[in-house]
Amino acid sequence: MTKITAYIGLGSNLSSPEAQLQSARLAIIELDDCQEISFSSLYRSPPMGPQDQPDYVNAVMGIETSLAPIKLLRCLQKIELEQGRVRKDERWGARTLDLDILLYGPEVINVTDLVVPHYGMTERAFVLYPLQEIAADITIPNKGLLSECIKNCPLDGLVRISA
Ligand code: ROI
Repeated sequence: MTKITAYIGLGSNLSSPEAQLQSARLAIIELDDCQEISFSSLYRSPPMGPQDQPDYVNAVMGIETSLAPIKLLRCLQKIELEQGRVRKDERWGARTLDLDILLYGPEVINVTDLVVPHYGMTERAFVLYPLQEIAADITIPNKGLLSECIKNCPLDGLVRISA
C-alpha cells in the first residue's frame, strides 16, 4: 500500500489546550496505518476571528499514512468528538480540539467535507510557522514554496511556547 506524508494542524483554546494537543497526538499515533514522522513545538496565538474567546495553542504533526483522505478525516473527527468537542452554530467559536488535514502528499482534494490544501492555511501564521519547523522545504500544492508563502504571513502575535 502506498504511504503518503500528510500534515495535520492541531488547535485548542478550551479545557487545558496543551493537554488536549498532547492527547490528540497520542490518539493519532494509535490510529491504524498512521505513523508519526514529526511534531512541531507548541505555539500560542490570539484568536483569529471573534476576539471574545481565549488564546489558542496550535501545533502541526507530520504523519505517514496509507489511510485514504476521507478515512483519515473521519478518524480525526472521531478524535475531536472523543475529546469533548461540541459543534456549535457559531462559526469561528472556541473549541476543545480542532484537527485539520492541511496537506495530503502533493494532492489537491475538493470533495464534500474536505478541501486540501486546507482552506486559508497560507494566511494563518499558526499553521505556517509550525509547519515550517518540521517541513521547511515543502511546496504547498497550488500555492508554491512554503518559504515564499511565509514571507507574506506576519506572526500576528504567534509565540512558540515549548520545544
Ligand atoms: N485562531 C487561532 N489563533 N488558532 C486557531 O487554531 C484558530 N482556529 C479557528 C479560528 C476560530 C478560525 N481561529 C483560530 O478555527
